[in-house]
Amino acid sequence: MKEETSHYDASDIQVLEGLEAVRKRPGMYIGTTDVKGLHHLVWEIVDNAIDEALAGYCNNIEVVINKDNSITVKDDGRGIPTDIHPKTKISTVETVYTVLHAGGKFGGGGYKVSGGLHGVGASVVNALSKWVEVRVYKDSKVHMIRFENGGHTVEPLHVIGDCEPTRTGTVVSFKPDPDIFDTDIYDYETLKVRIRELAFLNKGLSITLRDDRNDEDTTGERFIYEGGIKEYVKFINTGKTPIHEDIIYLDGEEDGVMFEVAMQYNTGYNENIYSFVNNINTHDGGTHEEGVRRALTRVINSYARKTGLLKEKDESLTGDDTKEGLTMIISCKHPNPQFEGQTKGRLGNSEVRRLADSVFSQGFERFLMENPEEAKIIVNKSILACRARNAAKKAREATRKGDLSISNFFGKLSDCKSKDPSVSEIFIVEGDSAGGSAKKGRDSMTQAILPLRGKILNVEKARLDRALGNEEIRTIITAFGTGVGEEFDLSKLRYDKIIIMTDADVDGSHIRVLLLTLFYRFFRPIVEAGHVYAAQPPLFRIMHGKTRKYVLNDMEKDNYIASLPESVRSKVEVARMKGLGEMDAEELNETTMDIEKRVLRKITVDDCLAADAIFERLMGDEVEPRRKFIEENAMYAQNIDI
Ligand code: TSJ
Repeated sequence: MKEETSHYDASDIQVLEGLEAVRKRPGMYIGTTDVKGLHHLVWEIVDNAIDEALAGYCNNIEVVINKDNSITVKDDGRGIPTDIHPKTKISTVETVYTVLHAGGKFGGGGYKVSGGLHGVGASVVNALSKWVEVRVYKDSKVHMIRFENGGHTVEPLHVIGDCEPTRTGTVVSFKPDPDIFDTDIYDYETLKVRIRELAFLNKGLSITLRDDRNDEDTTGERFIYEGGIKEYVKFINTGKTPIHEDIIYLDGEEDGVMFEVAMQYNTGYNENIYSFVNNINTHDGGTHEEGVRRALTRVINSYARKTGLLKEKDESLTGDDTKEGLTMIISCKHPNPQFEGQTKGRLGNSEVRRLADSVFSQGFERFLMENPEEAKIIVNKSILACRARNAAKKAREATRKGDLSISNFFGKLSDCKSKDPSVSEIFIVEGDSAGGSAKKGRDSMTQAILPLRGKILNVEKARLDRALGNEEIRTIITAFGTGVGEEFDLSKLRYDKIIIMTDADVDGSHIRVLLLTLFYRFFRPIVEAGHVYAAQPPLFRIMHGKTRKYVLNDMEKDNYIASLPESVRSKVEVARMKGLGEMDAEELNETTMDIEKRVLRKITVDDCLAADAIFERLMGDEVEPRRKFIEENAMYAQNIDI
């Protein structure tokens, strides 16, 4: 560490020059001056209290958003030292707050969040604040110091009263300078999410968040997790279905480096691995994560072979196979972390790879040995993932070779004549009879029709290999032309618009949910690029004389009828459209397919996500939510609205 303070002569001028530099280029110190930078100030202060907790002297931290959007952070640690600092000849508190990068210098040793990755220190918060007030409870006295307008000391440290001899701690309040920040309004949710995370990452530490901006005197929310990252895994797996009951937890320490990991598999297929170093999210991983990932695959393979779950002839499981449906938190506390990479989001310390590997492999192997039933479930999940991967590969090869087009593919897809994707559309239609009308009613130059028989396979619960083995789904994949998985290529999409055309009833919405889930899982980029639409078939036909009018819903129907002359109004015939299958080709064209007259609704990733959530309830293993779904069908059909 550089000795920035060694030349410091305690002159006000130098101090203020330092803080002035922060005010001139705030971005250099806190990244941005938008809402993110505003919240960064809170973390700079909270990190100091967390450090005190990591040092073992603090059990409670409180964060309050005050009425004026100032922030108060309070801890029950030892209190920042109040003595005169030998180098600066001013109090340590004042030094911490006025000398750039001074924060990390005091205390010595231990794990530090502050002075770490973001750790620019309390002085930066001071420089960017309208005012800062620090109270230190120590030695039965309350000490106070106040700064204003970017770090000018207006009240040097002095005693303002007495306190109980047992009471110790630090209370810091600050108000971000509105001249510096684009916004001065704190977001409760943003603070809550990170505070909850900090509580998960530091087991037993209580952190309270309170919002005093509304008059009601609220008690706030208290976050304390005796189980630490084990509870974090449980939290992340809420709403998912674990495949083994106990969350696996392993920890170890070497040369002052602490390492812990918690994990649990669920029935899903996504990997949720999050890693941290000194409470900072290492989003690009690093040595701690690498150690665990390597050990995980190695241990599962060796256990699977030893127990015969994997036969000699079987190929070894890959890292991807062993991480399907895995939720994992890796946390490392390091006295001297080296952060690497463009965004400093990767741990570089090479000795941590060995520590992580050895703690994880020994502990995990032991878990598998001691829990053979869970072990079998976990290994089998990886084996299934491996099979699915191979099946997907075969399916992709088959698609590429055009196998499907020879078999029964052309029997189903009525493709459009145009080969220009920018003008081509594909209608995915429910049922053969609707498919028939759609085929007759289309513009065969630009509109392709793909009728689906029955309900396509449940993609969530079905294994990927079964999904890809499903005829309907393979047809969709072939028609789209993009391929799936690693070979997915958006530029090969054969249609500009993919239009889901289903009835406006419960079955129709069911199929839409299935299709959207399929798209979300296999073709997300197509959705993101805005190529997916829902057709909106009309619900009513209103006839009077020779005029026919189609409307989408009750409100449109009432409005239309109300708009007619009195004399006509009594003569209108209103028919409820029964379904796509009962419209003739002309009607279907006019109401739902004609580029000029139809109404399409663009499907977003959010729609798919909502569908995905509904899906879990619809299709999940649990019987109760499913039964409930069937009971509430009518309500869902309205709410889904996709
Ligand atoms: F830095 C700060 F002002 F931002 C800040 C520091 C803000 C908050 C909310 C808390 C703290 C803080 C600092 N809490 N606890 C401490 N502890 C010390 O600074 C401290 C106390 C005693 C000793 C010692 O060696 O006796 C060492 C240290 C680092």
